[in-house]
Amino acid sequence: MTDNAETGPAIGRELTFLSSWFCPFAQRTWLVLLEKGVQFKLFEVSLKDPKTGLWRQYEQKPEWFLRLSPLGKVPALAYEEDTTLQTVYESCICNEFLEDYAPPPEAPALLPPHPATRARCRIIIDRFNVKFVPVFYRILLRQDKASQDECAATLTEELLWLESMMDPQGPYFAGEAFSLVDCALLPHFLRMYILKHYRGFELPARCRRLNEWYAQATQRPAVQKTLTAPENQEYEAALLKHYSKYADSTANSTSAKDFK
Ligand SMILES: N[C@@H](CCC(=O)N[C@@H](CS)C(=O)NCC(=O)O)C(=O)O
Repeated sequence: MTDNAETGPAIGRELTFLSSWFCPFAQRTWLVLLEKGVQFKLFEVSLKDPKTGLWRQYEQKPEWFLRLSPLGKVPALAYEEDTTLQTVYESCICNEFLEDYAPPPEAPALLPPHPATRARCRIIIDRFNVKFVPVFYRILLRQDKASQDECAATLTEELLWLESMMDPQGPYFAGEAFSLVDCALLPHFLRMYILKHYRGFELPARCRRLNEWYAQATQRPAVQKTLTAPENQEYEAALLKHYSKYADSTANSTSAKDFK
């Protein structure tokens, strides 16, 4: 069996990474795969119907995709182990899985060794998912100024909280070593210019450590490698176009429905 857009990827012993170029959640897992130096095959999932440009609804998603990713979302990881199909989905769970799948000394650790410090990393990631991510979409989806201002206030509050949780020296979020916290947060920070473009919202200058962290972390080769759009389109311009459907509230993705 070979990879095929209709029938899906061939799953073997090597990890298959189901991704979509525009997805910040898939980018999180892509970063971990690259930082760990794990062997993998990327399979681009077509989440939108190319004819209409609309997102395929759950019932329209191919059977092979739902078998590998039961929630019908990217990212997902799949591989075969002794004829058993192993599947992992949800970005933060994929990332934690990779931490177990590719431990040191072969791959760098992406969580610090101390249990309480590891827990602190997870606390930061969890709050970011629960509080920041929904409002990142909501500020685009909401069409009235009062709601947008409310979202901007929440985003600022969350950014200030993040700033207070950062290791003071850095250069990375949790200290000297690049970690799962950087991988979980960076994709949405890489999309902050979209909020500036559509809603005039930006990372406040007073978040000095966050600004420094962003400048430093985005220099990493793994981060640079993930900034790719199909058909040689310029990445930032292509993403801006993708998010226009959120900004005019016509996106019919699950995130758009969940975060409205
Ligand atoms: N909580 C999920 C969110 C993943 C997600 O929403 N992915 C989007 C693409 S950015 C997706 O696959 N959406 C499918 C759909 O809306 O039908 C995670 O962290 O992996």
